[in-house]
Parts: sequence; structure tokens; C-alpha cells
Amino acid sequence: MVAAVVARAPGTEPEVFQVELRALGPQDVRVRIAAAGVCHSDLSMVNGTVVPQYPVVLGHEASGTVTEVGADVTLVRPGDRVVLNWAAPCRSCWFCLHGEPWLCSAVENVLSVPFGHLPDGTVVNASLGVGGFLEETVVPQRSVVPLPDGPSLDVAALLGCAVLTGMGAVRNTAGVRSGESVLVVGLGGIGLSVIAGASLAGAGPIIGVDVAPEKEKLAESLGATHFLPSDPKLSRQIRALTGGRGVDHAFECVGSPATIRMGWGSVRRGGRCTVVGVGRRSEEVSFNLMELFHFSRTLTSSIFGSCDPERDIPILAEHVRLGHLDLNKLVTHRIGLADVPAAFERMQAGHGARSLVDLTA
Ligand code: CXF
Ligand code: ZN
Repeated sequence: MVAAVVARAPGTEPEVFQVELRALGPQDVRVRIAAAGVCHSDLSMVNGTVVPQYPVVLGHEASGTVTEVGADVTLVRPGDRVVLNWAAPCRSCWFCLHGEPWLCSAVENVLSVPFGHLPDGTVVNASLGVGGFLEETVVPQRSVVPLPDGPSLDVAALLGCAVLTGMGAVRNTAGVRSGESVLVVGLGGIGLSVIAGASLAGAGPIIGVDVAPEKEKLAESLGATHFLPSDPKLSRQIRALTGGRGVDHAFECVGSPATIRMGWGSVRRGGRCTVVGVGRRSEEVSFNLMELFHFSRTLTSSIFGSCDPERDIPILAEHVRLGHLDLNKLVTHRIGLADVPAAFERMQAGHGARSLVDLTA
């Protein structure tokens, strides 16, 4: 039995339960979790924005050490440091074979996978097929990526979701180049990772926007050159910082119609707005046909930062090893399993950056 943070139904507060994990199959690995970041998608599975099978063990942005491997496992050995990969591509569908594994058909819509039992015999699911807020997990070998030397194991958890998604959106989806101007709307773990990625790409100015003024210092520590509190007159302020044109790139990291309009409306003619935030099906955003034509902007989403974790986690780990990226700056709270609900409250109130469930102590 292992302790795990379980959401029993949407709208109910998650609680710590003992979970009996499934037996290790020939292709499976057992991972002792070192740390797991609290991602906005965990909150989405609690508030009903995203609906997995319940009960579900929350968490998916996690790192740990392999403790046991099935008979046919070749990719890792006991003792290896790994990051969990919640979007392990099948490598055989049309998208994987055409170089877009982040759109893998086998991963699409997999929000949870059964992987154990509660003490009363109820089947419990692993969120995004991996789970993260638990002492140990059992996953297929392709759901772990070996962690190269460089990052310490605890903060490496962030490479599994926020950093891959945010830095990937900059590097892979939008292809930001040196000297380009960047706007980032919404400065949670992903938005702050976008800032770090833009800074690493040599972009400038890098303008962070958030409703919470306390994000200013965090944004600047990761490379933002300017911080603006959310304001209806924002696009005027942004034009003033970009020669009257608007930014080359906007990254929307909230997932709401107003912030998508804010991002899109701040982009120069011919520029690009990349939507990283995930919103609800019921919400829509509209553009009038003349502005669509006149501004000739590109509007796109970024799924998982257009990343292949097996390719991109080693690249990010190398940035950490070389001192170009400090993952510790993204972590503002270190917590235990029982503190996950409090981390959700901080997230909703706009306080801090990543909360990291730290099981290394
Ligand atoms: C999410 C995106 C929305 C669906 C569930 C997974 N990504 C990671 O946090
Ligand atoms: Zn996530």
C-alpha cells in the first residue's frame, strides 16, 4: 500500500488514501516518487474543467527513482533517475510517423488509466496514466524518461510538464528568435517557464502580465524585462514598448476568452499568438472579419510545447547543467501530500509559482 492523493469525484476536496498498486507487468517499472509539481491540470480534474475517471490519483509532473523493473524492460534499471512522461507517444500512429508525437492518437483523450485499488476494493485511476502525488507508482517503461546528470531529482519533476510545455511553446511551437519581442499573459508555472524559454532564446523585450502584482519579482528573476498588471488599456502600453507595432509573439497561459483576446490584440501585424492555456468547451472567443484580414496574425495552440519528451528533456537538463536554467526559481512552496488542497487554493488566488510535493525528506 502507498499513500496517494485521491480525488473521488469532481467538486470534492482530494484526500490522502492508501492505494494498492497493480502488480508489475513484464513491460512495467515501479518508481519511488521523489517530487511532484502541482499543475493547473490537477486543479482542472478537481473543479470539473477536465473530467477523468474517478476516483483518480492526482499528479503527473513527477520525478523519482526506478526501484523494480518487469522481465521485458530494457530502457531503465533499478536505481535510474527518471521523469514521468504523461504523454508517451505510441511511435506508430500517423502523427508519430510524421514527426508530431505530441499529437499522438494513442495519447489524445487519455485522462486516466486504472492502476490500483482503494482499501474497499474500488478501482482507482492514475491521472494522465501516471499519477504523481503518491509514494510509488507503476507505469509502462515508455512512460519514464531517464534523467541525465544536471538537475537535482526533486526539481527535475518540473521538466515533466510545466517546463516542457512552457519552454517547448517558445522553442518548438512558436520558434522565437533572438531579438524578438514576447508577451506572456498569465504567470503560473507554465507562464514563468515561457519567460525562461524566451530569455534563453535571446528574446527582448519580454513582457509578463498577471493579475497578481506579486508575480513581478518572480517574472523578473526568470528573465522578464517588464511586468504589467492586467489592465483593459494593456495593448496601448505594449505598443509603447514595441515601437507602436505590438509584440512579435504573445503566449496566452490562462485559457480564457479575455486573455486570448488580450494576447492576440497585442501582437503586431503578421505576428503570432500561441495559446498554451486550456479552457472550457463552453467558452468561445470571436474576431471580426476585418481585423482577421487586416492584422494577418497567426493564432495557434501549443500542445505539450510541441515536445517529444525523449528528445526535449535531455535538452532542458543540459540547460540546467550548464547553469542557463534554474528550476529552483519556479518553486515557491515545498509541501507534503496532505497539503495539495492548500496548493490549489494558492493557485486560484494567484499566489506563488509551483508548489512541489517533496517526498525526499
Ligand atoms: C493537460 C492539458 C489538458 C488535458 C490534460 C492534460 N496537460 C498537462 O497539464
Ligand atoms: Zn501538467
